[in-house]
Amino acid sequence: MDRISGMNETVTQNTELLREALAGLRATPKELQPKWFYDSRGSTLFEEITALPEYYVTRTERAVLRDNVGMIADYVPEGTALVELGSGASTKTRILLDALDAVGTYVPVDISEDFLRSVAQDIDRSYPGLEVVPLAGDLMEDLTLPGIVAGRPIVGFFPGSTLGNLEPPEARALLRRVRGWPGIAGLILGIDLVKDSRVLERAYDDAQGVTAAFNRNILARLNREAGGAFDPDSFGHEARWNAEKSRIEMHLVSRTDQDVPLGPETVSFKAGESIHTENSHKYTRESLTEMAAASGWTVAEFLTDDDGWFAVAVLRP
Ligand code: AVJ
Repeated sequence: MDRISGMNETVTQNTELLREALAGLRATPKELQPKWFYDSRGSTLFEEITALPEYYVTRTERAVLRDNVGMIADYVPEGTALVELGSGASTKTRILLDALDAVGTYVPVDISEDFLRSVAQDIDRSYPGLEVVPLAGDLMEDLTLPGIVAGRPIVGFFPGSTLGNLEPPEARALLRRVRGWPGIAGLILGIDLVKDSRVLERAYDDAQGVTAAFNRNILARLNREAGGAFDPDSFGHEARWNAEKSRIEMHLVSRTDQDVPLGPETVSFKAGESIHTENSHKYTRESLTEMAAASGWTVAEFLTDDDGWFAVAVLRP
């Protein structure tokens, strides 16, 4: 981030956002990486999504965790440092922390730095005796664990089906990287499962339009932080099930031919042209087991709700 002083206000220029956005919008088809959804407005909108009637993901995962936390405890050794990837509001973590006395250190990792600090502070207050060491960062960059966890058993916690945002080869690379952490004892992985495509499409295109607002926020963010001049309402929100790739895709589709200034360039859109903003891959027990094996893990437990909509897999090295 560079701070640039204008005539009467200071605007924050996010040079990395600008660079990546220009690269993605120069490409065909156009794309933006979903990690850029999560500024503090986007993180707040995502929290609203998790409470929507159509978005079964969060409440189902919570129920699976709550119903099985006793069994999950068997995989968490005494003195464990719990490292959560993409910690967000850390609400699911509380289910684990309430039941797992073996956890001595909690390391939440998230890309939304402001959100991360305030959430880490809340956890710190709620759990006296727990050491909380927040780590701001991009899960896809090389994750270096804080020195404080050296010599302790590490259990990864990667809930929310966030792994599903990654293309399968990237997902495998991340799982392999976590597998290589010194002291790694296990990984508790939340992953969304293949189901009726109507249920999936509704979950990503809710009646209240919160997901649409979340999707458009990426354009508003480009305006705020990267010198963009998008009219977010001139793009329609779309959620499409891609059966071949087993994923829900989110798109922002330009309603008109338009030229949009972004930093030093102008991005041109044809009417109907889309910006692909997110993939949310859905797995099966088989495809997850295969991916785990390909990255050095064994599936010790595959816990689901009664409908088989969402899985919490406990992986062992
Ligand atoms: C946070 C990546 C798991 O893919 O379900 C929710 C993000 N996007 N609605 C998901 C999201 C649209 C979410 N993850």
